Amino acid sequence: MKRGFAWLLALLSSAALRGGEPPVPPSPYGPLPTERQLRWHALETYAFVHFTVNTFTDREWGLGDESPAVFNPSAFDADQVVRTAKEGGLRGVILTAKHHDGFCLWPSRFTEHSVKNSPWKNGRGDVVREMADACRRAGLAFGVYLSPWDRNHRDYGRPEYLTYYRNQLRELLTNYGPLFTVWFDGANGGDGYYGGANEKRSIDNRTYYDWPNTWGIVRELQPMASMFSDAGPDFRWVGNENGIAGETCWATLDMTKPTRYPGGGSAGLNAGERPGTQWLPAECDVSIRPGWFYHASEDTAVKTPAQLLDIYYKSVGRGADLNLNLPPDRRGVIHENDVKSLREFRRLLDLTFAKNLAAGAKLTASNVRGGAEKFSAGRVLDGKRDTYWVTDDAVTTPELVVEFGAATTFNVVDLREYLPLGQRVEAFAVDAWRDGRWEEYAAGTSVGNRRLLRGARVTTTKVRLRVTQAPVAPAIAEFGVYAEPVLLDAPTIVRNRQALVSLQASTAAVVVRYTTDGSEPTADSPLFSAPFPLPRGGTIRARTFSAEGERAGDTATRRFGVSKARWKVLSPVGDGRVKESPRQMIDDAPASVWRAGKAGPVEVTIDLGEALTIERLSYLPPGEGGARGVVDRYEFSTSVDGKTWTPAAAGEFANIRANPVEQEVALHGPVSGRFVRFVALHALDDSPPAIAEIGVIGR
Ligand code: FUL
Repeated sequence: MKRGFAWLLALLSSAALRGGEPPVPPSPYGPLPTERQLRWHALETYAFVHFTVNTFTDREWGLGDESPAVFNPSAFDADQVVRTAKEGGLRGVILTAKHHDGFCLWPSRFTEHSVKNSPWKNGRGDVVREMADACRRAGLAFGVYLSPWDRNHRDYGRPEYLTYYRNQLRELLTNYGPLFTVWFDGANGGDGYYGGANEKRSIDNRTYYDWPNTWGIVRELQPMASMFSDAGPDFRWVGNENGIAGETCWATLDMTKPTRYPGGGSAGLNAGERPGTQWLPAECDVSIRPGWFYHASEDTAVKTPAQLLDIYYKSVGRGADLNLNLPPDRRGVIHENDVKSLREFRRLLDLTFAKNLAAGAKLTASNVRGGAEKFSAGRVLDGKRDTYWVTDDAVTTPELVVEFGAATTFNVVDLREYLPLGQRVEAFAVDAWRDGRWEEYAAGTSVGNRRLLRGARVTTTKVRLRVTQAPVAPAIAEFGVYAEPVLLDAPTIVRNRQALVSLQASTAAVVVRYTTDGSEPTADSPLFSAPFPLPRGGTIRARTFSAEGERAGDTATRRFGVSKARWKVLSPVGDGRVKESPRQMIDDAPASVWRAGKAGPVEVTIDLGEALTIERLSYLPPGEGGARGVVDRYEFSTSVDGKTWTPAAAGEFANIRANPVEQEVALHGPVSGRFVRFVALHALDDSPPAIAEIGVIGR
């Protein structure tokens, strides 16, 4: 006993002799993550699965009046959906159990508006059950999206609906095993079917759903489920639907701001706020296609592996989680094109992160807390996020030199902080040793769960990590450098005013092959040698091959509408000033936008210069200026002679506020006409309508 005590004393005094502090962890800084949030952070990537009546009606938001009979996947295969996600390296799946249209993918006891009245499996199917079971079999986490807004329910807007909503929530929380998340959407577009009332119903997002008590049900029944809404309570929206977090993205948010409630808007969500009052990390939600639901017309608009990688580096690589949407098609499986792209994305990520090139390197830290082994620099290379290198309290801007022992080439830097102590690093830099001195290779601000910096390839024998700003001693859990496989860039596809298409590779050392039928170019596809005409539009896919043909690059895809070379805007008539010129809406330049002088309805008439067979019409909203001018209700009509008009399509551009991508409207059948009229009935926030482009897809 006595000897044991002496041994302890000796140990303590040796720490004191080294002049360091005793090896106790530093105090936490700022808002801290909960255990639930830490588990969510560890997932990093998971899948969204948008599936409902919209899949069969070709809409993004159902109106609520859809018959359950339309939901009839011909070959629904939950295992295929889950397998696709798993092969893509995604660690969970969130299913839209109910979207805004109110149709339930499970046989809820509380409504007839569900799969139990669908022909699919003779009304005995349960998509939620099948997906939950498939996830369990595959070892993936499972979660649900239950839209608060319900355009079907007759009581929506009244207190009775809240009871209904909570009953549904309880069904999902109790009957389908453990859920890793419940996703609460903030969207509320107002009008809907509402049991036949067909009217606009407005609610106050802050109070109507009595969120504290609604969330309480989740806490009670699934204490480890993390909840999403624009403003938490467990993780937040990143403020856009393109999958990109702020270059600086704090895991904390100031919850004292009045807009911090579900549906309270996107301001401040992209970058987060420091120091903030709550740990509320961002989720980047984005679809692998332009829309959230499957549309056959988007089969050639699936994001390429290179685009997915870019999103990965700008979401996961900025400390957020990535929620990547994979929408099942009308068969009820993930389409081949999506499967292919996702697989290649994962293959490239796996190749990149297979080996930390810093593993085995010699580490020299400018300071280690108390000189203790427990906090030493080696912790950043042990592959564990629950061990870390940390300095003495007085040292907030330490350096770590990493000597590889041999020339090493990399282009990705990977960093993690030890989250239980809070987000501590405010800025850092990484230097490479070049020609006998340190040269800055990359620098960044927020780190949090993970920071990836992707740059040019550099070859060096040693690198240096410098924390350049931190309010307290930084706690670094992991550090790594990696090399991405060298890829051939996708070519650029352009069509000029004369409707000639050119395919340009970024270097002359490669050749470009292409297809015009939407299929993937192979080494046997036609070689691009000179610009070719495409006046009626179509889908061009182009891919780079090394001159010997043994290596293929990423594929670029572009879909062109009818060439606008011969078009004229007949009304409104411009006043001669270029900026206000109506030509801006047909100049094939998305950045030039025509803005109306007054709120809608605003009518635009275009002469196509010749009679065409029109299949679809499109509207591109302005890319800048937020919601200003973004049309959300429209009418299209066509005419043969410019005098007699036939209605072609009318409706809402659903979800255009959050996802302002090009809106394509399918006509009931091909229509022949030379004139097109677009009526912008209304734009968001009652602003004057704006048009970046009007397009025609036809023959
Ligand atoms: C939005 C919804 O309105 C979209 O339809 C989609 O579900 C997206 C993930 O969230 O707010």
